Amino acid sequence: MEETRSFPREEGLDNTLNVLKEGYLYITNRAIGFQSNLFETRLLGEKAICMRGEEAAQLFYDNKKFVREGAAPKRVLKTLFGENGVQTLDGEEHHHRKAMFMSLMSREGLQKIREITSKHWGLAVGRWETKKEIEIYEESQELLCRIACEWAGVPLAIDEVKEKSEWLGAMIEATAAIGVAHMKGKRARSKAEKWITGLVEEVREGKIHPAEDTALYTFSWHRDLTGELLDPETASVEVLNIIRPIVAVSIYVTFTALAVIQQPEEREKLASGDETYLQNFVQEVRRFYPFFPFSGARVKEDFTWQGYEFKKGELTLLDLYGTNHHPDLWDQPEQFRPDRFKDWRGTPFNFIPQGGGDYDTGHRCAGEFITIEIMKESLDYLANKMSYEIPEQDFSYSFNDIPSLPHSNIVLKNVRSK
Ligand code: HEM
Ligand code: MYR
Repeated sequence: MEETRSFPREEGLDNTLNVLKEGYLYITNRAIGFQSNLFETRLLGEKAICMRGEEAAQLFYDNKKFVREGAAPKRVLKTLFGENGVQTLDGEEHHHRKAMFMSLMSREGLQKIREITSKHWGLAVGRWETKKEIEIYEESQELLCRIACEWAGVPLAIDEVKEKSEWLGAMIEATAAIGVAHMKGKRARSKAEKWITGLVEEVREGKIHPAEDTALYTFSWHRDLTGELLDPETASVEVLNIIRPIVAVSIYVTFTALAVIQQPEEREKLASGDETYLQNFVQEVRRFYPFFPFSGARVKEDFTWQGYEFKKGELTLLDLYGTNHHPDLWDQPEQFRPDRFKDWRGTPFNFIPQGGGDYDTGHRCAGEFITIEIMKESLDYLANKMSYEIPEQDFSYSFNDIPSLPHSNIVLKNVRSK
């Protein structure tokens, strides 16, 4: 029999406050101190195993060992994810629901979102020419809300853009927030769910006709494993699982703007407009900056791995940020170097900003490819297709804000199209 060993353990009755204090670095800091990629702690009133690195990711995405049922805390379901969505499903039910999402991520679907993104950036730059200065975070949320709704087949009048992008933004910002900001996100989710539920009903009643290749059409007519349509509330949660994360790409767009400003030598390479440079730069933005801190699952059945005993039901967190900065996987991980992706040997488990493993059978982000398309087009605008001045501002960002953002939200002055 394999010899068992115990997890290094963080002392304390509950260490949730340390997660709030240290944010993205919570798991990394302890992994360094314990000199171990796995350790045990207590979070939100229960034992939790934390892990980072490629081998840990491979374990975490083994469907025989981990499930998602009961893994996401209530506060995450009430703001970011929604209830009964794909993130909470397991087994056949998950596979079938995930296929509904993946059916949208075809070559045509990706090409279409790239074109829509380019069109809306062009229009936005035109609007910004009439303003003295703009904030990239706020503006890109609105821009991405327009892109998201157009791609998803969700009707959006011009006078709705601000309200809807604020709802979707609040849902993202509320997840790890406390007090007023958290409540705002919960209220935003209720309003957003009602809005989309109404649209699903209108599709089914034949009152509106989104194109067949859109999320609103596909999800309104999707049938579950028993042959039933999704209830309108669940269909709404899933349409929001498309448009909310597209708006969340605004966080990456804001970090992309920061990287463009702070890496003038990279800007020269980007000027060629070569797709490979755009791709490598975007990959490095997704690796380097903090965004989705960790993913969570529960142990399906007791098992022993490398001598560590995992017990059924235990909460397990995989450190996404820490894996993307793991010194065993990345040369000088704290340097921003797009060229590292030139001859990079990727596996499904060593570069995991949007989760790891398999798209169809696992929980890896359904929107990873469209995120990359949106980011490449946004980068081309920020680096090549517009000119601007950069006023004095606070470019710093904090590792204990989840999600993190440059504190100034990136202010640009005298924007002009090129
Ligand atoms: C799942 C990150 C954009 C749709 C996930 C997961 C992460 C993630 C970490 C969970 C992986 C896991 O638990 O194993 C991000 C980040 C994004 C982003 C950082 C950048 C903004 C998108 C976009 C879409 C999308 C643009 C869709 C248009 C989804 C869906 C899931 C998911 C549907 C659930 C997959 C499942 O449970 O099987 N994302 N995502 N995401 N993402 Fe994204
Ligand atoms: C999305 O909208 O699904 C994509 C990006 C949102 C990022 C929000 C960051 C907070 C995540 C806390 C996650 C805890 C998961 C157990």
